[in-house]
Amino acid sequence: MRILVLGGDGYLGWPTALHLSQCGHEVAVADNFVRRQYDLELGVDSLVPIESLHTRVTAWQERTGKTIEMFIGDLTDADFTYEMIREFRPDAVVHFAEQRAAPYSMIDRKHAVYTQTNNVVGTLNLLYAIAEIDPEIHLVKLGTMGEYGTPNIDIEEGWLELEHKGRKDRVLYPKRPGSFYHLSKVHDSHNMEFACRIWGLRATDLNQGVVYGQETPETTLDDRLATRFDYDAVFGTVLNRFVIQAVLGHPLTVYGSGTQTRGIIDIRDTVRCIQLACENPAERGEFRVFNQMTESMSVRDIAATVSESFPGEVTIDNLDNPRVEKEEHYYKVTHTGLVELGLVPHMLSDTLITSLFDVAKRHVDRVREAALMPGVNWRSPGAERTSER
Ligand code: NAD
Ligand code: USQ
Repeated sequence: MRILVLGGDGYLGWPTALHLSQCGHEVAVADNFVRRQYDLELGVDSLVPIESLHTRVTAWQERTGKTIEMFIGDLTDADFTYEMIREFRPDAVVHFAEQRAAPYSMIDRKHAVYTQTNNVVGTLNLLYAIAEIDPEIHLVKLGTMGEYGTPNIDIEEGWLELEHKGRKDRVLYPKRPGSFYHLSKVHDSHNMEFACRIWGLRATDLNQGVVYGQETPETTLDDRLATRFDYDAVFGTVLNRFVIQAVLGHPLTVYGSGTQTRGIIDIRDTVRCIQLACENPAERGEFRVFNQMTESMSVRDIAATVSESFPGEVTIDNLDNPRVEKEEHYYKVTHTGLVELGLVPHMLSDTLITSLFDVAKRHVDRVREAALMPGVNWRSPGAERTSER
């Protein structure tokens, strides 16, 4: 298949592009490098050094003989998006290219507006480009488990069978997300469902849980193929942060009681799920949703797992929760769709955590400790406003 990976320079986009290429697909990547720009803005950097996209693509060709085409541009620029789809003519487009950090979207008005504009307009341009150029193209879009929030009923895969006053219907599952970032994904899901219903497009929305891990079989072929590994309080995700904090001897930063529960997934399963979704496309007119997570864990249990696997002393700090989120709640998620397509999940095992400790140890001198503590507070709009607003 011809597969275009949008956001192909990012944490997940790059390993996914390599995996799809390794599986024999014809792959192109697109990116505007804004993720590297956020690092400059926040004064942080990936813990693991990463090469430029050009060097990465060259290294992949040297190692495997396989080529990956590059498109450099911004999805919110409709001309760029249309041109790219016309030129590459993909069978499937995998869309990772959004601002993805909840704390970043909650810094102030400017960052909330940027996040929603970037994410919603980019996806809308893409939907129009697919509809006008070739509606057969299958859109595989990264959504998030956080779209659902923490409802007091089971979370289904995107849709809910509803009975109301004696009548039945199948409706989009009600959403109650916890940040302007997570909300942008809800807006995208609605726009995609509409495009499938009105224009007959085919789309798969992958509501992914929190990803952990840094290595895949393809990224470890060469140091130049490494993907990023974020530890800071804005872009670092919880398990990855706890691993780095353990290595540094810094207390693990559990927000609140830590009883809040999330769906999680190993990065090696992320790339496999995308492959399965691409190779088994949705039908024309179908808005298909999978919950892309493999197990649920409370933040407290994630901290305990990291602490028990670390060969040294680890302390846990329960910080005042900077976010507004339920800490005591029901959480039961249906996630059978991808398993039915063939996913054999990696569960959080000591083996993976141990290898992550090694990755963190190798680069520990690159950590800026000041970036570890959370600075963005959900309760104070604008507290972190930048001077150029
Ligand atoms: P990332 O920030 O590392 O990668 C996203 C890439 O998209 C970056 O390289 C960025 O430069 C690019 N990009 C952003 N806006 C763009 C635009 N307008 N035009 C072109 N390129 C643009 O993020 P990631 O962790 O790899 O996440 C990828 C996707 O998966 C996101 O949509 C995210 O919401 C979703 N997701 C991530 C996680 C996780 O734990 N990392 C979990 C669930 C869902
Ligand atoms: N948390 C801590 N301590 C920390 C960091 C986080 O206790 O140091 C807690 C948070 O309060 C939250 C949970 O851990 O309850 C998850 O936080 P996170 O920062 O790991 O994840 P989140 O903000 O939800 O966002 C990440 C990705 C995002 C993706 C989402 C999947 O950045 O792109 O959409 O995970 S999900 O959570 O399923 O919506």
